[in-house]
Amino acid sequence: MKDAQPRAIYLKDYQQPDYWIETTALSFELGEESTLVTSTLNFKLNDTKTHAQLPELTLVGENMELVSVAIDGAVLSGDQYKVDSEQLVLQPQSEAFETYIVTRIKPQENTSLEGLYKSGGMFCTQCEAEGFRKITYYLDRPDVMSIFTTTVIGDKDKYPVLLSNGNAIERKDLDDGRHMVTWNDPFKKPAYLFALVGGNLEFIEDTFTTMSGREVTLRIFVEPHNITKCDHAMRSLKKSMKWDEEVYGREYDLDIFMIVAVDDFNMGAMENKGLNIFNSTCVLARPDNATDAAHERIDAIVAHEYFHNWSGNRVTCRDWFQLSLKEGFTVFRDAEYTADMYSRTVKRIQDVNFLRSAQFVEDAGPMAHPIRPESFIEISNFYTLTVYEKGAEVVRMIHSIVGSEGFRKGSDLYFDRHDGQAVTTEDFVAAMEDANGVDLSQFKRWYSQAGTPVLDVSDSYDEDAQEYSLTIKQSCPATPGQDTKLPFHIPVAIGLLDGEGEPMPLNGEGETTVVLDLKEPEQTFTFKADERPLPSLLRGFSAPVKVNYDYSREDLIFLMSHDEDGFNRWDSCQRLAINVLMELVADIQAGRELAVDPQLLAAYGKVLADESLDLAMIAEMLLLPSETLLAEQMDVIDVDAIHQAREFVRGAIAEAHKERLQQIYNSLNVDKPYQAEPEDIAERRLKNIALSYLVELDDAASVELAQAQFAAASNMTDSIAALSNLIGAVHESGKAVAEQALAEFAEKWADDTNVMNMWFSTQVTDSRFGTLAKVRELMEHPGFDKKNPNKMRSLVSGYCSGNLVNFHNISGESYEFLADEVIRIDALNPQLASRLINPLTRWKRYDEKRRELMLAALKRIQQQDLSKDLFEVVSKSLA
Ligand code: 0A1
Ligand code: ZN
Repeated sequence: MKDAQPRAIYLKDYQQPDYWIETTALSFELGEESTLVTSTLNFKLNDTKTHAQLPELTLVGENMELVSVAIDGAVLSGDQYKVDSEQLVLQPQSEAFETYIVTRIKPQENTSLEGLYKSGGMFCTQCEAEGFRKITYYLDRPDVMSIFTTTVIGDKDKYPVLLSNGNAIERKDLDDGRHMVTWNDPFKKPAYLFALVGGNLEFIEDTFTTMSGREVTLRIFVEPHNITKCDHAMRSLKKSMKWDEEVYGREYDLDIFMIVAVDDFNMGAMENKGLNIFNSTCVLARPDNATDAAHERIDAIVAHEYFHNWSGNRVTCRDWFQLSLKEGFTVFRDAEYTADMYSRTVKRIQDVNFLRSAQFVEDAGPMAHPIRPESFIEISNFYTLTVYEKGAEVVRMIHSIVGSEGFRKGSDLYFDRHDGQAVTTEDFVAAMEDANGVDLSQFKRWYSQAGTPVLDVSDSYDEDAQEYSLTIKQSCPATPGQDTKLPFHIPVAIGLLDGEGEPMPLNGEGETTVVLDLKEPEQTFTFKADERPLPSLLRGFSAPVKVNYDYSREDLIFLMSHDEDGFNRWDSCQRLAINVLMELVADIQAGRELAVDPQLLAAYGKVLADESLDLAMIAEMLLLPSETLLAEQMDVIDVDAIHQAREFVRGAIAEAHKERLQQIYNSLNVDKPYQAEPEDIAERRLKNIALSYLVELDDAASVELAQAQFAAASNMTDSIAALSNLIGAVHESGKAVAEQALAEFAEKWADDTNVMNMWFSTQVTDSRFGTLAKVRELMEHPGFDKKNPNKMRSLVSGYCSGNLVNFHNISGESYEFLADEVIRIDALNPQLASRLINPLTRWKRYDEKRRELMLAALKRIQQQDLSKDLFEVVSKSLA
């Protein structure tokens, strides 16, 4: 370890700062070796606290050289301040004063991608959560909000574009070929929302007229070779601005809104005030170089970052324990935006699938934490699925408890009450309560208790009384630091189906879906019913919980075709598939002969023939549960049996429904101009899923279909689907064709870094093609860069999380490989390292041999000189 063991920080220790910063004036002289940062800060004593004397001022700062420091115009000598590798301590002499601090930093050497760094030839910043302290000494905490004025100075040829937050107020040329631009942001903000960009960039421009009639300039800046890839993101931006006005009454507040795309970025994108910085994969798209999934992702992320302007920037977080205040709420907002733009049911299915296969896993693992954590060592480790996705589910539950109108009243009150403030999740809930006169005190346990609650549901029917009763028991497994849990307030949406599959009225108003307020450890709900109904439970996935109810396979098949809740039709199909697949896993383990339940095959036949289902729904239902999701069903995960069972069922479906799949494929395989619209996306998706089943057949004709699609494809969705189906094809002719296609693809797209990332990941996620040797070979490819997070994610995470049978090969060599990569990356980019290590942290779930091997790899990592980020993850997973 470096220094002493890193210390944890606790929510219970929160205190306001002793000083506020009223104004922040920064100047950056961008240089080739180093950058000089000058800061002028106006401080004011925090008079809500009592002070016996003027407290010391402790500013945080890392990895910088202090050039000079002055207070109120007087330069301080070395004995008038204390400075070490983490902070600068000054003793103010008055309640209001101005500091003038000059520091020198080296963005060129900053590989952590936090603070000011270089990506390609461009300067850019990432300050959330605690990156600003790598730029200059500051009160780098979100409750310190200040007005920023920023001057950027740089060489005019190399960096013709110089950007920061707010509006440009001055531009001028300087001597030596340099120029400067000064930006002013009139809204108070914490340092984590600061941004700066300097580079040789081009932009596309558009305008948006806000609901009060102001015209806002919209610009997307990219490196010149990417200028043709910005249109989709611009459309998304305009759609989101309109949506936020219509649905939340929120208007944009500056004269200009800018997005910049960079290739080196740790996360998806960042909502810096007026100057969003995006990972280039989350903004650049053209039909020929980005898939439908990429188009949808871009639409959602552009919206997400834009929505943060209110949920995050105008109203921000008091401290980092409140992260879900802005993230849970904003994910909920972007999910609703996507539901409105595309298909509501499909969006819900995809989100829940993701939640179950990833967030539920996190909630059951060594890093489990409540959506408002109680402590952390490194806040970067808490940008998690729990804080984001489960956080959004918690907001969604509030929405379902108070209803749409009530939710809007609550959000209006929240934004009005707290505009310009840094607040807590308590404040958010209080606004919802106050606007609606509801009591959410028990509900608030969702913020403080970790773990995925489990509902055990049983029922009974009283023929004489004509009453049907549902008994729901709730429980929640222990999580680190929380052995026992108090009961949650869980909104459980349900419906009842009669023998014909018709929805039964559940109350006097004739409603066929009602939301039960489950608050006790066990509760019984009774309904009038003239026959014994079949329950449809947790409609729309009304709460992030697991539901156990003893459905027979016949029940599930019935629900698949009759439930009026689209989500539950899909969910019944999932349950049925899980049921059958887990039975096969048991057969494999017991060495029994395998046979797929004909009921499952018939059910898929029905889905394939169902005229009442839209194409997008058919596509979702046809996808079998992922290996990761199946793994979660087992106490001791057997990756080989899971893989074998799933492949077996895929093959059986393909055999049983070959003609229908071919028919679907042919009817949808039409050449038409690309549009990223819901119907077109659904057509391509279903077509490519049909193809993925067809290549399961040991049949040269399927390979020819994929080959023909690859040759003819005019959009990336069809092209990459054809490529991955060639790679995955069962027939032996596939291999040579796949190699040929891979070579052609690589040649065509050699200069498009994001397309090449798909090329890398497509190869390593296939179980036969993507061996560890393949991964090692691809790491040496000229298009690979061992420092770039996107590339590392496509190859290393693609393999370790997307190719379970090979990663968990009993030799343990992939564990060693991952440990080596994690150690190598930690020295460069701790955030990336602590994410890459994730697959090893689940060691407890495997058989003894694998457990030992994974543990050995983890312990080897633990012995290194680790970053705080990696230290926290490793030590928690070994605890
Ligand atoms: N607030 C951003 C996510 C983000 C978080 C941390 C980052 O750097 C460490 C970057 C981005 C969002 O929710 O989109
Ligand atoms: Zn966010």
